[in-house]
Amino acid sequence: MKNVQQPKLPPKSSFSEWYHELLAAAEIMDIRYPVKGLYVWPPFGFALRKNIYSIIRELLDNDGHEEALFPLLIPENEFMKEAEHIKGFEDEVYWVTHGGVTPLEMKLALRPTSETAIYPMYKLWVRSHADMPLKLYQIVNTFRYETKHTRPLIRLREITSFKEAHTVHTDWDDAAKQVDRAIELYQEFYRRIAVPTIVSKRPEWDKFPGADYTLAVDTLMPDGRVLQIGTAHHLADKFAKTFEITYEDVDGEQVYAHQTCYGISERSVAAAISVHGDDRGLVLPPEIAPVQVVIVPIIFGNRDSNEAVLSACTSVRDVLTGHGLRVKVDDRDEHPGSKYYRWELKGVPIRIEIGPRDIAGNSVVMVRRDTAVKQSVPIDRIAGEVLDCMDIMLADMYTAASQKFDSRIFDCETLDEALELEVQGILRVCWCQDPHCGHEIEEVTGLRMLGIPVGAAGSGVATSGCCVVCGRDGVATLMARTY
Ligand code: 5CA
Ligand code: ZN
Repeated sequence: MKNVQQPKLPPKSSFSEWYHELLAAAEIMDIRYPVKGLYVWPPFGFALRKNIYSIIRELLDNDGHEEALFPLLIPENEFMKEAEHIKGFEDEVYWVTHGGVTPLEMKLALRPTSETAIYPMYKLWVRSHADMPLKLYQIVNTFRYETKHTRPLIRLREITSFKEAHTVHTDWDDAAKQVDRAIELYQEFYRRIAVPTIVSKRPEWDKFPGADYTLAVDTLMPDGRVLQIGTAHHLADKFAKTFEITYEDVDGEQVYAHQTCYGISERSVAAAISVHGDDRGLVLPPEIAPVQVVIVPIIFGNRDSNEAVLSACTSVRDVLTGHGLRVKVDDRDEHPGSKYYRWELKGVPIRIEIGPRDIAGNSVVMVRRDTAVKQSVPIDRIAGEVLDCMDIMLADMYTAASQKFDSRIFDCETLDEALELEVQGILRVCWCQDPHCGHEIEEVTGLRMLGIPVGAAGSGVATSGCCVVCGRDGVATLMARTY
């Protein structure tokens, strides 16, 4: 039996090293592709991505969205129509200028996001109030020439898994409701992968280029920095005016539509990995784990008992597969210990060990990845026990992550207090909403303003008080180091 040497991960307390080593060791991302900011999904990572994105698809489809697909290339004249939008993206756009050796008559942008690809079509599709709300989404790659430090799954130049939804409404209020709904869907999505979130309204100076306002969903990474993992933007009638998206209202008048857009990327995968992982590797919520159960035969007896063990493993596998679970029997010629190590690294939620003694007792050993708790389970009840255990794991993982998250939100009444704290998380201070004071808070603390919390994030504390800069009346706002 082979005792395979296993690479050792850096401890999770060295988060950046841990993250990069884990992506390679668990085969989530291969970062050796020879273009900066572009990475490769190997099969295991791709399976994880597929499982996570099927939750998003399910949530959007069940909420009346339809999936569509628009081109990657955007002609320069369309891209250049909306002034603020251009300004926000001009430094980040990749341009296609040639077809072979022939210069193109009009340059083509690789979409950094798809407003300017989709809205010329919406101009043709939207006719009357009866067409609305129109709620489409696509999951595509987008390209941004990011100049900040690129990082796999977190800051990419090719965002491979950009889920963008674009909706059209009759009026401002209906669009505002859709922005709220989008945020609810994102929070629901993140609950399904046990990632705690906080929602805030981004300050004016950090909203999406061309938007009326932006709501953002953030989570906290283990190093105390905040990662923006989703945004929803109210576009009002700004793009509608630029792209002439009008409709006939109930009185037969042609009026401008109101729009929203909202997106998430593979940062959702980064969040799931980073929030739950531990020193031994990935810890995956059962619903998204590429392998949900691994069965390890414990073989050390004579040939007859070995055969009995292997056949018990196969029959347990068949029972679990019959319940729709993704199961693997690891019967390779290797020590059980090195098999445990490998599958822990890959975050398999449940391990089942079956040896001669278990068979004699008509039971198996079941081990949870998140708590390492072992329990003996009667073999004829295995499916029910595994399914129950998976539900409990998801709930426990969410509770544990939420407690950690909540313990890292700090309230401060003065800027001095904030400075002393050396925040490893999110700081809540009062702000008068004057941009001057906002910039001052950012400058003095060295933190970025996330914005005024929306929903539960604002409860449980003093949500009003005196601005920490000028002393005028203010409301709570969130500050953090960000990715
Ligand atoms: N058109 C809108 C809504 S789809 C839009 O582009 N919004 S965005 O710019 O805020 O991007 C949506 C989400 O994509 C962000 O909240 C962030 O989570 C993610 N994202 C943005 N840039 C990158 C990047 N370079 N790498 C990975 N994810 C990114
Ligand atoms: Zn102030």
